[in-house]
Amino acid sequence: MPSSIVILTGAGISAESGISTFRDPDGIWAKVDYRDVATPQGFAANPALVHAFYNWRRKNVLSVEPNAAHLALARLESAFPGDVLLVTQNVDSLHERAGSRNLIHMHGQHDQALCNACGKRSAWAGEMSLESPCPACRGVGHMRPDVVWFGETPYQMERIQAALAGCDLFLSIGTSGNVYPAAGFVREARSAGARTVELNLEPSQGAGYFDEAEHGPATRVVPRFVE
Ligand code: BV8
Repeated sequence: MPSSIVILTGAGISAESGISTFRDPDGIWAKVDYRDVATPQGFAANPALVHAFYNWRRKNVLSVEPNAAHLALARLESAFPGDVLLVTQNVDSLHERAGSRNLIHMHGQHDQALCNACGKRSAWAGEMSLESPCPACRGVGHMRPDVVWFGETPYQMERIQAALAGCDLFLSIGTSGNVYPAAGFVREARSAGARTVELNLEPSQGAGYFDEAEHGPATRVVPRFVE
């Protein structure tokens, strides 16, 4: 196995656990307009709708389990300690629950809250609303899900780009390659000389940039690639 591996995951890795993807025909964006629930403007216009959207997703994750693909990535990390960085676009906690540790949630986590008044983050398991008091400043009317909406800056971009610049293998799993900057990571890895592999149900928007691809359900193609 190469000495430095960067893995990017998207909603497709959690699909077989029962979590909806975004852009599949029956996906989330077929049911709700992303501008209403995944933009700062949407939150300002109707915070109750946005809180209801994330409360529904947060509750749904409690009833599902990590699948064989999440578990295979956790095994890969423990087989190569310190050499695997997992960057996920997903806001669910399935990678942690599968055992992955060296993990970046570049689009945040819906089981965390961010206080718009004091800027503090807090773990958040249950329902959240504008009436929820911030555990840090006790302020009311400022809590939002700690997720990155369209137009907001993804988390830990410098750390991600440094890892891409030095990786030997870039693995992209379960993402349609629609959303930037994540969709551009394959090009950054290629220009660093990495071997680039896409494991996805079907060719993504960025399929042409990958050296290799395995198409099929993540619970089949990911364990096979990792073993
Ligand atoms: C940024 C919130 C600057 C969290 C999400 C014009 C105006 C404003 C912005 C832009 C613009 N043009 C471009 C942009 C940038 C914009 C963008 O990319 N827009 C796109 C739509 C054109 N991006 C941003 O605004 C980002 N911020 O650019 O800031 C910046 C940049 C660099 C450095 C500093 C600053 C912020 C983007 C984050 C938006 N937040 N959601 C949440 O609620 O979850 S986006 C949403 O899409 C989710 O986060 C999701 O993770 C993400 C990506 O989707 P995927 O994970 O790929 O899911 P999808 O359904 O699309 O695909 C699933 C795939 O799995 C499919 O290919 C399917 O075939 C496959 N699959 C299905 N089942 C399986 C499977 N594979 C294997 N096995 C299976 N069983």
